Amino acid sequence: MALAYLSLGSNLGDRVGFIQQATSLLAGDEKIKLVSTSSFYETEPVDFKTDNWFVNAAIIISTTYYPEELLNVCLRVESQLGRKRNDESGYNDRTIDIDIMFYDNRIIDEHENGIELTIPHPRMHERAFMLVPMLEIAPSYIHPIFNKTVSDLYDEIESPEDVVLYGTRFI
Ligand code: PH2
Ligand code: MG
Ligand code: MG
Repeated sequence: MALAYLSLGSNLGDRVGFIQQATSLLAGDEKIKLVSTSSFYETEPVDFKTDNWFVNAAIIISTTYYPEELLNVCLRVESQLGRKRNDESGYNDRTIDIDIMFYDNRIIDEHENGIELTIPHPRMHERAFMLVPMLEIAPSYIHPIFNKTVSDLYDEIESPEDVVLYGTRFI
């Protein structure tokens, strides 16, 4: 049984609803148990231009899936919730994005069949929209590459984007 720390984000439609549905679909899987959920945060879009602000949250699950399998489950839930991916480079608006930030304290970098799996998430340490929800549910988790806690990483961000509490914990 492993612990996985997931970041959920939506900037289209019923943003909170999509995050709740994604969480229920994951929790309904026989190999996944929900351990903890953060509050919802409304967040300024980072690294791409859009008028649509995000809602972000983080959850902790325990799972018997291997990391590669868990990634596939996340991608399947994204498609079930209407996520459309296109071939353009860069980011797009989306109903739901589910990213694996951490999987136990494993360090993984795999590129196979066009699918990339990099854990820890390669940009999470510089993104307030990922760190702030984690501060609530796992502030003492130690990033296995930087050997720093989530809380230390958050303190080190130079100019954090806007992240505003949007609604309290949902499950
Ligand atoms: N996800 C991205 C890029 N930028 N910005 C915010 N605020 N929230 C996100 O979830 C997000 C983003 C890539 O997945
Ligand atoms: Mg993402
Ligand atoms: Mg993603």
